[in-house]
Amino acid sequence: MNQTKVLAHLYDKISEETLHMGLIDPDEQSPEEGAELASTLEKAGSDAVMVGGSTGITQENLDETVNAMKKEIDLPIIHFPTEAGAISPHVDAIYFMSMLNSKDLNKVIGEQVRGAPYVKKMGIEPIPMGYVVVEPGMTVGKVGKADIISRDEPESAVNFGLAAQYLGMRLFYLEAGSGAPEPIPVEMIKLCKENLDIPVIVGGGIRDPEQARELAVAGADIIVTGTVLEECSTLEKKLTDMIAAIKHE
Ligand code: 1GP
Repeated sequence: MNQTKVLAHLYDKISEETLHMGLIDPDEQSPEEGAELASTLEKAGSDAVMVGGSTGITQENLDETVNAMKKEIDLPIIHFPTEAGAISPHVDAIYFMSMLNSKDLNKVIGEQVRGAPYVKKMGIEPIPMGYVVVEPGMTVGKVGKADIISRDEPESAVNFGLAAQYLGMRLFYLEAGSGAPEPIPVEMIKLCKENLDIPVIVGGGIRDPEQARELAVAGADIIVTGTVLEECSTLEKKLTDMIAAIKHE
């Protein structure tokens, strides 16, 4: 089994363009709706689907969502885990990630030690990734007990990124937190890109194409959006329900 398939594919694509990944939280909608979102992402030209969320992830909602997605899309499905409690054998890869700026040792190495034997047993491709939470951090900052990096301390982000790289991690993720009022500052991304040799992922608070372009120009290698998808699906559902209500009143 090729254990670096997804990462190799991502590295290949990153050498040519900035990638987009959509984050789908199995706790936010039914597996079928999740699969529909994944299919919308694929049609829109996204590069991979990340599955995960800070709270409410169970083995059941994770497996069901991943399985429903697999029927609909060919894009790689990557688990974006919060803890070792739920790991799906059906994903194409898992971010084997450490929240480097957490004050909770479990988030830094404990969950990883618990999850590692399952990843091995299931034969899932692990993608080693350093992950840091930047102000405001939102739910993931709280749940992860992050010692949050200030928005005006890009050097601190660089130092974490270098540490991730020197520890052998293959990706470095700057997280502003899902639903953050603003994305990661452009200066922080620029400085990370100038100093790091591993790809930089940026997520949290990215709502419109202009913002996404700005982050891509600053050097982000992968841009992740989550909330925007949920809002779209709610809107679509709202409209469908409204029209159905009018037509079948
Ligand atoms: C994943 O936190 C992001 O890293 C998702 O953030 O929900 O704000 O897009 P949004």
